[in-house]
Amino acid sequence: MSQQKYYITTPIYYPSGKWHLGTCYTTVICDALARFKRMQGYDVFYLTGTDEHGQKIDDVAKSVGVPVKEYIDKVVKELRELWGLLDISYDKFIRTTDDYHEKAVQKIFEKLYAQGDIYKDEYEGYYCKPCESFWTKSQLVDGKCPDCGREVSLMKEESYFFRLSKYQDRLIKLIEENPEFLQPKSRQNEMLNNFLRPGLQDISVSRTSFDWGVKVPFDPKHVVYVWIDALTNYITALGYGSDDTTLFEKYWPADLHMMGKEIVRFHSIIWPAILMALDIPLPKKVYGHGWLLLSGDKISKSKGNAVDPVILSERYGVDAVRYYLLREIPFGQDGSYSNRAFISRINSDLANDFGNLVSRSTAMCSQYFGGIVPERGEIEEVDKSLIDVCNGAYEKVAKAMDSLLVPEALEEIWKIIIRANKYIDETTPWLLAKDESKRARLQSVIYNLIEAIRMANVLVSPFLTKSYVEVFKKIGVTDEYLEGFGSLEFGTMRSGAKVEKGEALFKRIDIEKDVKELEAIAEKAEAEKNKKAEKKEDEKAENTVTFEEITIDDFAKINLRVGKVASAEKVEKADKLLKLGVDLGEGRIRTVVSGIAKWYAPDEMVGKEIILVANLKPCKLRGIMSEGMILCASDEDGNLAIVSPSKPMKAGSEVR
Ligand code: ME8
Repeated sequence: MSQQKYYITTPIYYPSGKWHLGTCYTTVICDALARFKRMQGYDVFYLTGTDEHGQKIDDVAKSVGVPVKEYIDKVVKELRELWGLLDISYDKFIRTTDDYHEKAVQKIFEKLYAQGDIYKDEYEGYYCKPCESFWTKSQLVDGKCPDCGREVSLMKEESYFFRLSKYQDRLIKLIEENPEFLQPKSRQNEMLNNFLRPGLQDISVSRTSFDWGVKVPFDPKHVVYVWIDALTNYITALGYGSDDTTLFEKYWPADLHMMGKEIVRFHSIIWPAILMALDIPLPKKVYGHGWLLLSGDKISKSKGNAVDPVILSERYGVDAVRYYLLREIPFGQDGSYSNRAFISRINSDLANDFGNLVSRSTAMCSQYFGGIVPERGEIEEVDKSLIDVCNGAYEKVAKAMDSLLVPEALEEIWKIIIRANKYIDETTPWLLAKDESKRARLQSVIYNLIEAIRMANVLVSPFLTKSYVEVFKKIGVTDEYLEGFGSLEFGTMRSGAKVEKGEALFKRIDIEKDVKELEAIAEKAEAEKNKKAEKKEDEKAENTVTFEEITIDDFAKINLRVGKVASAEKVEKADKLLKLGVDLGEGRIRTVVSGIAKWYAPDEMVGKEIILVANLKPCKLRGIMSEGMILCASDEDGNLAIVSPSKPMKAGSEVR
């Protein structure tokens, strides 16, 4: 029988900023699924990549003042490094700026135009730049983008349109009659009720207001709408539209398109419609998972509340990050990230359950049998339930993985680990060791423990890609067969393997201490980010210094006077402010609050002559009514100097 294929894809990522833990979610899930399928004997093709065109990316690159491709290359490199760090076993990484992809997109566009599925018209509607989505007025929520809640802009331009409306009935039928096509089920109702049943409109599929995209070949002032460009990656990556379509013939249709819920609309409506128009079979499944939230919000590049997967991996190991993502978030639903929950998971499941089982068992094997896995003896009643859990696990794990219930699959594996830990307490090997007549029983118990670890570890290997290698080393498994699913029959491991004690697999973490440290790291990163943003703003302001002209009459409105500082003191709880008493020769002392405390001590100020904007409308600063403003000079190096007359002048002298 020929090997069954399995084609799995993540969305292609926008290289528009810093990568965060939410970014890793789709990719880590798909990686575990891909690895699991490979171990089941499937010929897997796992695709990921980057979505590099569109106005959003163009704008981001412009905002940092770097040519767009140069900017993208850097961010894409960082993404690939992140995938390397997280052990993502993709088979292909597609970039939509790859030449073969661009050519194939043009071919697809031309074909759809030639057959009448794309036509030219004028577009008027609302555009959300962050989502690269078009909306009609009635679709907006409070005048904002219904997906992300941000501002939209009204656009009117000549555009090509895709006849999406033509496919409405077929799409409704597709979702209604093939419940497996779109999962989880809640997304089916969402698509049917919110988009399909109310009626589909044709969509604009080209833009003329910017040029960072694939050019429409027969009308190059248009670039192809980024979502059309992006969605087709799933087939162009396999060679569709090129001279070599071997991979396309082998792997298409996709077995699973995995993505976050916010982009299900594109994958379950627009994408199948394009495929229908191209007369290509549809993907078997589209799955929209939930979001990783931080303080109730989706972790995102733009919200600036990113959790850094690199820092977490460096501190706690890649497997801790993978395990957390795979285990903690109920699949299909949203899940909240917190440093505390993250560390608790590592401590309970990895350090206590798995790590302890391995270290206790290998330590006992070393102590009682010189590190050589002993013979398996008679099976006693207490062994049976451990053996049953081990033997029954694969089927349950595989079923959960087939249903994309990844946390449940891990839960099933942990049943072996938890059962084996309990088995140690039940069999009390340390007591058996004291009694020479129980030597054979002790051998059995230790064998059973090592074998249970091996079986759990085989199942764990698609999920914890670093630790499983360590565990096999520790329990002396060197035979590849014993590492595969084919060996999941209790008792397959032979005696005689050499066990290594070594270091703990996962260190227990002091939650309070580490939560504080992680918070400090996040605060520092946020402060640095703000500082950078401020600097950028300052630079922008400097570069765009334009002197708006005023008339002499405008200037005459400003009443500048020489003042003498009569008193000065710091303003409580305001590091920057001094409260000054200023004599303008008016027969009273004015109170002036000034932000000069960083440069002048109160004592220094007393007796100084200053220039005051005397007719500035009084305003309250830190609860103190300030009656005027002192003139100062400042430069970009952060220096500040008070402006004074070059020789002593009477208080109240006019400055002109
Ligand atoms: O949408 N929790 O790219 P993208 C869970 N280029 N998943 C998250 C997440 C979070 N906090 N933040 C992001 C795009 N993701 C398009 C796709 S495909 C033809 C084009 C997930 O970089 C998100 O849901 O915004 C999506 O699955 C993936 O990261 C890429 O998002």
